[in-house]
Amino acid sequence: MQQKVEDKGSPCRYKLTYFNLRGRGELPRLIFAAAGVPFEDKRIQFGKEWEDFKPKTPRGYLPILEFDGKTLDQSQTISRFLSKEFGKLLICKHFL
Ligand SMILES: N[C@@H](CCC(=O)N[C@@H](CS)C(=O)NCC(=O)O)C(=O)O
Repeated sequence: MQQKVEDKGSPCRYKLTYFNLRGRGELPRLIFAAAGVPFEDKRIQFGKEWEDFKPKTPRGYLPILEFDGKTLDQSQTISRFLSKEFGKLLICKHFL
């Protein structure tokens, strides 16, 4: 399932791509939700969709975050970046 959360009429600045499960993608999603920031919640299916998409990722893993023409990977790096980006360090820095 893919969810797209965005303001009416304005494209999302952020696109988070992960599988359709919580796993390593859930913390970034929760940070978006807590901050109230719209994002494209792209969910890749295992199988052919993932096999086709995998070579387009930096290291062959998800999640990845795309914004402003850049691609960021590594789930904790993404979570730390988003927390700082939104000006709210929501998770204890010692945990991240
Ligand atoms: N250190 C990476 C690990 C990412 C990772 O292991 N992602 C798994 C899903 S949780 C994955 O992409 N597996 C697909 C594969 O190995 O083909 C992170 O924290 O983002």
